[in-house]
Amino acid sequence: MKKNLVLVLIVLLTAAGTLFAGGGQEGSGGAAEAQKPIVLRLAETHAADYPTTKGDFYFADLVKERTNGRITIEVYPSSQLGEEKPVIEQVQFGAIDFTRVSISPLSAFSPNFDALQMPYLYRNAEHMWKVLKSDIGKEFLESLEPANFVGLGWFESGARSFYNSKREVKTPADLKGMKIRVQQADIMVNMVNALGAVATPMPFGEVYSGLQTGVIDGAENNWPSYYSTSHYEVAKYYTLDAHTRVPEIIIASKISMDKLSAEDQEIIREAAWDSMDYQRQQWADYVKVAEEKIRAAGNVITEIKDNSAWQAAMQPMYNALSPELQEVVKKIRAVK
Ligand code: GTR
Repeated sequence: MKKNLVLVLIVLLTAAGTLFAGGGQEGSGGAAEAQKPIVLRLAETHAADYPTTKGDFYFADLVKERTNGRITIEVYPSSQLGEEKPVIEQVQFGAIDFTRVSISPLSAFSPNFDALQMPYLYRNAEHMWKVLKSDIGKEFLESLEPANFVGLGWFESGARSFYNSKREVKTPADLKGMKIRVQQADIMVNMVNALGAVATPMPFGEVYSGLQTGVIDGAENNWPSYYSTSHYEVAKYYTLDAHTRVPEIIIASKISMDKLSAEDQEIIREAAWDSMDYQRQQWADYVKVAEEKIRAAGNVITEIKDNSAWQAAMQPMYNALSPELQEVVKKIRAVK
């Protein structure tokens, strides 16, 4: 009897031991898992002192702070991880965890983004930001999921205008026949062709030498990019037609995000959203510097007081949009 009791006790204790040990292992494994440092990578095309990159660093800092140093997002500026289009591809496959890009190259992966970057769509930056922060903007971020991205937030990119190395451009007709570099996106090719110029899609990093060697006659961009890339040194005619406002976006790889806990995903989403106002401030400061330097360099800056001829030339692009995207455009325009 006694012997049996001892045996039962031994069996019970062993079972309990295994259970506790197992549980303990699992528990400490789980805790260790939660404590395990996570390092993620973010690709950025601009240099470290550019406003979007500063926004990226701010985002990374917030994530680090809010996870007590557990999650590090390493920012790789200056296209170290590649040009925007191949980087987006790598984000899609989870080889790069995040990127900050213009929505133009992204529209090749999620064509509904065309509706967010149509020429002369927004009345001004304020209007654009109202849209981006509204449910419309949030729906756009969510719409990236089927393409395997997680849309996290928006950055400012001002208005894009044409510049070239040949002559002063005052009207769309002056652009006729010029080879104009565009981002690698159909919408930008169509826009430049609609103006009677010859659209030449190419990666951002090739534009400077393209201008210098005459492979292209011009390109289009905002003050900060025209300045930071030194394009203003090789293409001195800048026409302020402000044809597009193209939002910048921070996206994550859905594959990378799915590996994180729900809490970590939430921290990342909030940190990106909380970086937007900081980036806008950086943008405003840098625009002033860029404009000042370019004017001081003696570039020919052509103001466009009445842009109706430019708008008219690009109007057919609206008619070419799908009925669904035309509806989205209507909703965007209705935002007051
Ligand atoms: C800049 C934008 C970049 C890149 C570039 C381009 O304004 O910030 O992300 O898209 O334009 O023209 O390729």
